[in-house]
Amino acid sequence: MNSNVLLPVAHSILETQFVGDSTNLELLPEMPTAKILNGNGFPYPSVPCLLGKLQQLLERHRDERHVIVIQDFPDPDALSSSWAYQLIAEQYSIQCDIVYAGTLSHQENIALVKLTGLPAKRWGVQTLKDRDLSVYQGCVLMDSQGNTSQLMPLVKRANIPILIVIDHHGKQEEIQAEFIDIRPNMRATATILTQYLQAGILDFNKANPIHVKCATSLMHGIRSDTINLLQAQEADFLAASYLSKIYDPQLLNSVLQSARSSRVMEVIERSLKNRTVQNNFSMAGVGYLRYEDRDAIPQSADFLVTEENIHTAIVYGIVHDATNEIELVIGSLRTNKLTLDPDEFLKETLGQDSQGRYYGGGRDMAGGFEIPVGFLGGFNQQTDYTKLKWEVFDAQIKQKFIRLISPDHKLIHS
Ligand SMILES: [Mn+2]
Repeated sequence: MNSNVLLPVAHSILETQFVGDSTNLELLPEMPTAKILNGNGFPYPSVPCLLGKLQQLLERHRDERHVIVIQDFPDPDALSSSWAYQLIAEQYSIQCDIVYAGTLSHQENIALVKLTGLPAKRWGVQTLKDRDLSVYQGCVLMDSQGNTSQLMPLVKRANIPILIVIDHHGKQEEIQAEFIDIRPNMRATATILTQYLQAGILDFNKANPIHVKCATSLMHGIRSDTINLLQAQEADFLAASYLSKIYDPQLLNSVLQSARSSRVMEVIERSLKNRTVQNNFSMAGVGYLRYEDRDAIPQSADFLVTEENIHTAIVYGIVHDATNEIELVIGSLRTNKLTLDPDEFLKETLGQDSQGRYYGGGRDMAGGFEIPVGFLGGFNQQTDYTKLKWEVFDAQIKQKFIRLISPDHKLIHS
């Protein structure tokens, strides 16, 4: 499970829709890719027309340098998709830098980047103001629509045009780009990129060691966005089947076997010690955490939900982001209860802020929330004060959840 589930993500089950401009259609007949696609039984008739458009775009931007912006807490789906895209663009002498402004906080993500040599770069928040973005002629958004990265205000200020958006999250705000492939019914962006590869946009093959590593990370991307394929749909299985001929299973195994850091173990220990169990819910506040360790929260929830007679676990803590001088209560929910909708549950429990934004949301079996500590935030030298602040938040969150967890409440269908 990855930190991206902290974002309220709504997966719709609508028919496939390509949120692009209408010029897609006129490109259909004479697309060069249409030929490549013929005969390989590719099940997605809309992909050739998209690829034709993408190839034209890449041709127009030949020899440029682009920045691929991914979320602050990159997950395997975003990382692997960006890598695949980078390899595709390379054919047009387009140099792409994959950058993120936060941290790789899940041990599996760290292992993925290290073991496959995945070319993502971290731009620390402190160094952002000194970055020269004028070297880039374009920006590519992968597995997001720009609202999960602290880099986007910089990209906007530097007047770098957004060229491409490829994503599977529900459409956020209106976005302008030369090429848009947003498919909210897809489970993973890695599946979309694999479809591109399978359609022949790149000679992706087992003889190339970089391709083998990229295929391995795409496989990991698909797995991790589909809960180890449990939530996978036909498109994901087809993509995985294609990748199975190229990827390195041993390498993937090494990524999956990556060990938890001792700090994550400590947070799990705290969650175990502090948990309250009521009506098959397990709930734990873990106190203060460093920004880099925030992924320990979903990992603790993953662990607590494995206890006997527990169907849902909620873990939360106050995360201190020292660089931005802000504090946030961050929480994760994991459930095995089919009738519990995490999105509905978190929205109902925590409500929304003064601007109507919900504090939390979710998707199948997982959800997350973020509540700004606001005026009470920031460092205070008095340990009594810090302790008191935690107790207030802890008590407030607990009582909100307990109100809903009580057996007579309508949301818990038993
Ligand atoms: Mn994704």
